[in-house]
Amino acid sequence: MHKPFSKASQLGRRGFLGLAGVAALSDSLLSRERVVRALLAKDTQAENTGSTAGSSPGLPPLKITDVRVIVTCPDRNYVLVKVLTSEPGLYGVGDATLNGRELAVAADLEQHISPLLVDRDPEQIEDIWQYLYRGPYWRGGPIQMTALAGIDLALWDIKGKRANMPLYQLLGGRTRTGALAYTHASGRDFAEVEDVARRAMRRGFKCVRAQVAIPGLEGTYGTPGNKTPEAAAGLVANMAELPQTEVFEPALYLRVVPRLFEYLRAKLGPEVELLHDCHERLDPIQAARLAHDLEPYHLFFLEDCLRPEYKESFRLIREHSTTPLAMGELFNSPWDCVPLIKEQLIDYIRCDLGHIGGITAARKVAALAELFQVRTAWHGPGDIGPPTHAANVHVDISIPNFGIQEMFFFPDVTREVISGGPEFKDGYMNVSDLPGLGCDVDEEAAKKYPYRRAYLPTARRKDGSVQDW
Ligand code: EZ4
Ligand code: CO
Repeated sequence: MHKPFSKASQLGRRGFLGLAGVAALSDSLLSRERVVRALLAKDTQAENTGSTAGSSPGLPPLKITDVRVIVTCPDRNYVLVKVLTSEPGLYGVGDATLNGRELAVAADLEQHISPLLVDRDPEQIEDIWQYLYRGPYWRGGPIQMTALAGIDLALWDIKGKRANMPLYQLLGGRTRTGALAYTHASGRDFAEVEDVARRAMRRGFKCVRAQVAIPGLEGTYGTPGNKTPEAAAGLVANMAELPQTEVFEPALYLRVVPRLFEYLRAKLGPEVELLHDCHERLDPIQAARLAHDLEPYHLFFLEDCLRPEYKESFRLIREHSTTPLAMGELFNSPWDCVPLIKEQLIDYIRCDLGHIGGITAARKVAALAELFQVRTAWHGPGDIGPPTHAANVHVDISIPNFGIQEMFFFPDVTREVISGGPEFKDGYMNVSDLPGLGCDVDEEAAKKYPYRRAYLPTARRKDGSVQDW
């Protein structure tokens, strides 16, 4: 299979003479890639003693044999990745779910990425990450980075299983006994938010994110609208043929939110940690005002004030307030995090492991953040799958600068298809000591819940103009 270098470079020269044409040129690139692959494999083999040794001493060489993509809707849509290997029974499970664009990621994985991975050594995670990120030339974007995250998680899962270690051990071992978790308390009015928060606190939560419906606006991000909180559980997944449209007006929102937190502090006392998500809806000066107005209520953090394009604008918020700031769930590249971290413009980086390129990307973001005294708060909603939640916690409990972890309780129907994932106890999340990520997917069960087209809601102002949801 491997063509010698001389032949590859000959083909490369001939390509310029126009004799070989596009087909031969791509053939030459492919054969060069095969040569590099062989060299990489040979180098790592040479470091080992036995002639049959692979990347891991004492273990035979390993190859990726197939990448299976499972699109399923057990309550809401998930895209799962199963990377199979040449070792019987050894495979890795990842999550590549991007709410509302599931099939685009699935097609990227099936049509473009899978052919690049077959025959590769799954233990060379960093090389595969670099190759899938820089290799296609068209780097980044949520679709490619979600696909890359799905592969990355599956490869780390394989590595953990091969090493017979839970992933957090491979990442450096435990730095804490568990990951401090927060859940959501949403309501149609202040009393209902209080009620839901109290229930969460009785369940063991020490940290609660509070969102309230804004009177006069139909639908407010993260609130049950006119439904009960129970009926609205999994609100973002409400299936509709086309997106639902919510209405947002910043003036109303900016008046209500500080009053909510004044109310909650008075009712719930000083100890419980309170958080709030702006969901990228504010302009810089509005965000500065809100952060300032919330100061007396000592939030744990104020989340995602601004659109992801406006990183420099965080300076304005910082100048006006000591409310801790968190940002990042719409980032889809580790480089998105750099300006906010290096200027200490935020206190918590909360990108989504599933959308910035997986564990390999998150480790680098976390390490950069550590050097600037920024803590992590990885995104943990219900519309990313249990393998990403597991990855969150494996990273959380093995880094020095973990801050807090958003958490979600998956319904039984989801757990029927995707088993494993973090557990919650007394305010903290943890992972089992199963090797790898600790999740599995039941492909037969997945078939019972076929994909259903669904969108996240959208939002408009009262005058009908487009507003960030
Ligand atoms: O709206 O994951 O903090 N959590 C959030 C989530 C996001 C959804 C979007 O897909 O903001 O609820
Ligand atoms: Co959010």
